[in-house]
Amino acid sequence: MPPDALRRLAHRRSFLRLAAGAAGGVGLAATARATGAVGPLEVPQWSRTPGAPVASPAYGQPSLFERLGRRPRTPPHFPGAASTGTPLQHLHGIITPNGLHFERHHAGVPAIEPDRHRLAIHGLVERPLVLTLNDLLRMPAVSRIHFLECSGNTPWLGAKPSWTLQESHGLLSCSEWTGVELSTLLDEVGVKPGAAWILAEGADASGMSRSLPLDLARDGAILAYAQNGERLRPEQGYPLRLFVPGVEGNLSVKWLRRLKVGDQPFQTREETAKYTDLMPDGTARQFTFVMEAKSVITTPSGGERLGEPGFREIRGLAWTGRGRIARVEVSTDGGARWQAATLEGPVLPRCLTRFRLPWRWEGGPAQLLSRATDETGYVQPDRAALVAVRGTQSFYHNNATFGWQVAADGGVSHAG
Ligand SMILES: Nc1nc2c(c(=O)[nH]1)N[C@H]1C(S)=C(S)[C@@H](COP(=O)(O)O)O[C@H]1N2
Ligand SMILES: [Mo]
Repeated sequence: MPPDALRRLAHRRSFLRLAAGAAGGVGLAATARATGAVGPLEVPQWSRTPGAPVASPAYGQPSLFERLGRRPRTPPHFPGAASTGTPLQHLHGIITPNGLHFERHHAGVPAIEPDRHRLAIHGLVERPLVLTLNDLLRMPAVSRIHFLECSGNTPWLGAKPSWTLQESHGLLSCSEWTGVELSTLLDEVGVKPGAAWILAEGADASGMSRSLPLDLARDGAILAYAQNGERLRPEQGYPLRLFVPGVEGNLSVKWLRRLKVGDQPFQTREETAKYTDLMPDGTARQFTFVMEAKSVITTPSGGERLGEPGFREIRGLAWTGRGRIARVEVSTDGGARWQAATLEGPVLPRCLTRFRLPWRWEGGPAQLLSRATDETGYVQPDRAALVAVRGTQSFYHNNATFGWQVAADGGVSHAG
């Protein structure tokens, strides 16, 4: 067939498919027509000559065309105390690649020699122990996929309109964590009567420490030495961290060196001066551990510019520290109407869950919102509902719904 006739046929087919789009198809053929994907494919240089040899480099790197990076989230007051955000808007699925896991360090990343590292467990226990990493590696291991979110993620007073998702929600990542369940170790040392709290202390220069209640310690907490199949990255606590699923990231003490069992909380700096929630009546809530249901749309999101009107899939992430996500609803009109999004399985407890909803952007303004419900029936609040209870003096645990405004020119910014 002559090229002109081919092009006309392709045009007609894509028109038909686009028309069918309303009944279920997505009208992508129209996009193919727009990019001129008709006729024989190019045979570029990379199809004509053999590619690079194996093991170059020995530890594989992303494509040169896909170089994502973490970004400092806040201007650091001093360089060691800083955080970087995960570029959630550019990721797929639920697992965060190790090189893109968010970071929050109170005194930089220590360079710990694994053979010299020790974990001590003492206090109200029958048999205090000092363990090497090899001791832990021999013990029964578990691997579980969980999110980790800093409770300071998403500032209480709201994100700036110009912020990307990395800036508004980037202190959130999700990995498969492998290690020894803390309850296994507690059984090994024998907890004495009256024991109720455990102090966990890091080996970094901040000596960061937190108290966790014994029941939380026995609810799936892991002494983790591996993340997504390989040993922990230095930034994530190499060679050993505590990982406490479903609760604020601060409890997952990195570079873990000591556990002390006691009968009451230890009242460390991180649970007195920090990580408390100032309420409207001037009192402060302490030990507000759990990360309640939250969701955010990742595509489209802040800083993006939508090109042509037409089909695009709205995608996002939902998570809850209280088990599994049960439902996510999406609105494209600022909350007037809500539609149920599809949850991408497996839906795991205390884990990121991806959701998606087909959408046609008609070219006008739209306001995108998502709202998660978890298996306890708890519904993610909007900002007004959250402020009605917690006031404006809080800092941590902002799980409010989060809007993206699509302007008529396709520009996406945060609003609502
Ligand atoms: N020893 C130690 N543990 C720590 C921290 C730290 O600075 N030192 N930061 C905490 C905070 S506030 C968070 S949110 C998480 C961040 O873990 P990540 O850097 O692996 O993302 O680690 C926690 N554990
Ligand atoms: Mo944090």
